[in-house]
Amino acid sequence: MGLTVAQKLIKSHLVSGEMTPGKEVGLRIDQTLTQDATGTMAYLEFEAMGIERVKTELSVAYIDHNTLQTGFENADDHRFIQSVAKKRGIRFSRPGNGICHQVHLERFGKPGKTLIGSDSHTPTGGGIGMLAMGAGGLDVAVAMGGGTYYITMPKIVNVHLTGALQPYVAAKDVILEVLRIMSVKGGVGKIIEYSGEGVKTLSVPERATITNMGAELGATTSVFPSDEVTKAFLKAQGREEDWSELQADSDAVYDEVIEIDLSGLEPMAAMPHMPDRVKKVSEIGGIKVDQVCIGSCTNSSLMDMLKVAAILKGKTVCPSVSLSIAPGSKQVLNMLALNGALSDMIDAGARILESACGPCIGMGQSPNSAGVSLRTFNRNFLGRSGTADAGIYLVSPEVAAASALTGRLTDPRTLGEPVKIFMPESFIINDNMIELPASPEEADSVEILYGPNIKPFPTTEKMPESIEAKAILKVGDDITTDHIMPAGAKILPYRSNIPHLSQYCFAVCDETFPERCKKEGKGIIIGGANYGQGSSREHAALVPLYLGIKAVITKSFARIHCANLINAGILPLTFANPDDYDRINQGDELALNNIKSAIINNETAYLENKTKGEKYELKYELSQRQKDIITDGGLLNYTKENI
Ligand code: MIC
Ligand code: SF4
Repeated sequence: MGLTVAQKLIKSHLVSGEMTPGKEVGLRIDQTLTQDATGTMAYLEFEAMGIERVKTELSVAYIDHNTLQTGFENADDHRFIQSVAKKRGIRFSRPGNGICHQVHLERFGKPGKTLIGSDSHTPTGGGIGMLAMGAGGLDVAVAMGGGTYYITMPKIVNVHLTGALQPYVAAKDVILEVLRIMSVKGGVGKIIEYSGEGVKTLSVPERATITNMGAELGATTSVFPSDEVTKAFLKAQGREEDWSELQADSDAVYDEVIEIDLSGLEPMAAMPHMPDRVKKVSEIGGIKVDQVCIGSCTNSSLMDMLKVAAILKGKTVCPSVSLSIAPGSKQVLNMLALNGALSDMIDAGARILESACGPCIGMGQSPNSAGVSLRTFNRNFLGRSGTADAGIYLVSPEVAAASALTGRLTDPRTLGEPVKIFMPESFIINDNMIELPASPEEADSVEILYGPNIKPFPTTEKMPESIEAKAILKVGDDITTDHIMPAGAKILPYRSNIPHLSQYCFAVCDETFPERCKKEGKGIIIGGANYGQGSSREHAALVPLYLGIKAVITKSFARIHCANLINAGILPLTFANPDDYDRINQGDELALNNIKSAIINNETAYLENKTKGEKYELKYELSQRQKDIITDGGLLNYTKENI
């Protein structure tokens, strides 16, 4: 039986396990990336492991999230990351060089390689034929040290593309359509693999938009084949030698097939507050718009920016709209500047931001009260923009630019003559903002610079035989890591200070949560389906750990967050009968009697509800390795004990 692209990538990197869906497989990791909001913690963890130099083919540390420097904290963390990178053999992408995923695609991504990154949008690399996955910082630290990365062998979903996109319909509309079909839970335990005649009509940046936002499906990753289009992109980046072909076998078998005719798609938008609340722009109608933000790792390529500039050229942004534009990388910004497109944007009244995540993670540009903000980003979770009552709509750059001019949600097809943009034959290449590490000989004299904002991370204990605690919090379905550990300009500078961060844990759902945890000293969280979707931030596990959370019991978990809980030594359990979720009230006294022995001996686990006098059967899906990690009190303890 032939193999799919994803299966070929897994097979060529398989270290342990068998490639049967649902079974754990260990993978060799060729490349890693970190960004600064998760990187400080990842490098603290790497340092705690005591490894002299990274063992990967390539590791890059990017600075792109915490670029608003309203105090010493972010600058100190950047200096820390820069010093670790220099000493430990990691390339350092300086602030201003761009968003990690955009820069990695341009300068480092290679078909056929594996990449893990401490950021959930690492699957952007799937656009160039990589097996690229988001992971917690600790998993990335282990991979940098040469350790294996473990995933549950996913099912492979084939999205079969036919036709070609019509003018003013974009790659964003393709992934919005997939989200509409599959939902934010639909990709859990799956890799989304694109194939069909339609593939060759899409450029690498367009493919990358689609694989990037596959993260919102909950998928392990998404991947495109590597073909002549990939080769042309790498050639234009001066890296033709990095190209290799990667195609699915003609007799490859997929677990599921979704057909999409690109010619039939229309401009779409994801409505507040979930990326799968997708409707056609024409269906939503011309709602009034207060803000438009263009950029983020999903839609900040040169092609996206050129389209926007062409739409804005010679016009003026509607007086009631604030338009901000953040080109994705220094390469993109520089090329816009040289060909005059930047001038078209400025002239129309756009507010140009630095090449960084910016508003996407609430680093400035929060909308007005109850404002409507159209964004070319990938997430519109409640409160993420920094304005609790704002409504965020996720749209393509074309819809964003057209709406910025009219002040209303606008179908760009009403603009008339389509803009024609082509990929350049060569990009401007200047890697002067990527600092190379010191040689092994020089590395000894490099000092690691710790700022005062860096506090030790929470200590973990070996798992006790039984756990007794209150249901300290009960939440519903689709809880995101933005609910658990919010980000934004005020909080992000404290990503290396867990005690400080803990004040904001679950603030979106229940402001009293941290205080109640401190009073009780321990607790169990009860959650619905798809608990922990979204970001890879391990802080959404480390902060609850600091607050005394011993177990999280849900209807189901999102992949990266579940791994982060295990890595932190917090027990992730699910209800055998999902209706039992309804039987528990916040505040109920709960007990997991002899849970440790049950897990070690593969016995059925039960949750006793002492308040109600009831008992519920629980499930756990833990490999032997994960059981050892949990019982050792987390991956750091486990790694130290096993080195
Ligand atoms: C995000 O888009 O939510 C982030 C910010 O990039 C996160 C990482 C983080 O929280 O630092 C992600 O996607 O993993
Ligand atoms: Fe940055 Fe937003 Fe992309 Fe996350 S989703 S990496 S915050 S641009």
